[in-house]
Amino acid sequence: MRIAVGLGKNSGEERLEKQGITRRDFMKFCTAVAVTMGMGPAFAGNVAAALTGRRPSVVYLHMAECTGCSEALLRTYKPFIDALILDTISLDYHETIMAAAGDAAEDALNQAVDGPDGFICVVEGAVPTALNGKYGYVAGHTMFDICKRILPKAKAVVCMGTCACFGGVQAAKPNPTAAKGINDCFADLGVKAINIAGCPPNPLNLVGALVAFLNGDKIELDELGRPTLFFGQSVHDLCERRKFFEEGKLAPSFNSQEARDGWCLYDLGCKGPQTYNNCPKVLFNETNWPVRAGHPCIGCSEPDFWDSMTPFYQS
Ligand code: FSX
Ligand code: SF4
Ligand code: F3S
Repeated sequence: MRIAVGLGKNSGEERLEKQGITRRDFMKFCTAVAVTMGMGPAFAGNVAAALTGRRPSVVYLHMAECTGCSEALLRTYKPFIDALILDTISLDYHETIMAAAGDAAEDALNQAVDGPDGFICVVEGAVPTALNGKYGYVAGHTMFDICKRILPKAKAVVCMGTCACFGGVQAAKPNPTAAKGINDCFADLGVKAINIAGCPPNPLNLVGALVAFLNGDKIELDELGRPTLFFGQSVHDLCERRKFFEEGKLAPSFNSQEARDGWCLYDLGCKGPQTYNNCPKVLFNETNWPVRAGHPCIGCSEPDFWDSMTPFYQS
């Protein structure tokens, strides 16, 4: 799909039709977002209104990461979700997928940042801080300086993924680049990012947070800056294998009939009890989540999980 930069703004419904998105599919998507936000299906109309109203400009910055967060956003099972998200939120700058390059890309960034209506900044990846930020450059500027220039100007900053939230894999010991999450780096500049944690995070949590922001709703955050709407319960509390845990039915190996029959994966290393995320409820691609697929939770929405949750597997 080709992404146009700085598309003209017209009516939401028309835009969706042009992308080949039927109203029925759109409302189905809005219902999924409403349910992710803990609302009933009736809230889908509010989601639709937020997404098809006046589009805020969104600047999506890449720091040090694997781009899995963008992949999660773009590779969802519905053919339209990429078009829907990218078009409805008016993505004016995204280094991985934008058609513009070089000076044109820089101009698009500056236009979005200096536009009269303001912008929302989504950040993916951690910020290398060692050696004055010299471990990470984009277009001749250190990642640290790019964030320092842009983030304080944003109407809202949203961290997409555990790397931007807490440092993630870049910050794993011995962390030679002194990589850090956004709030750790820029709180003293007044930046208070909303953390959509997960490696990768669920895109519905990003869209849900944007909808809440566009609706002017107060977004309650936990002490780690994550919306309690999505991160208020542990994976363990929501897990469908929980009844087996309570009965002491713990699968003895990955390749066992017990594991296939849905027994709990705790003895195989599952970190669901220490991890806060809504994957069991929301699912990825509305299809599945790690534990249902037979893989223990590795704690990917928690700070320092590469250090504190390892070994990921036990047998
Ligand atoms: Fe990767 Fe995003 Fe993990 Fe990090 O995801 S899926 S390493 S959270 O910043 O690209
Ligand atoms: Fe908890 Fe993991 Fe067992 Fe699910 S599989 S009940 S999250 S320990
Ligand atoms: Fe991550 Fe655990 Fe969910 S590893 S995707 S928080 S099941």
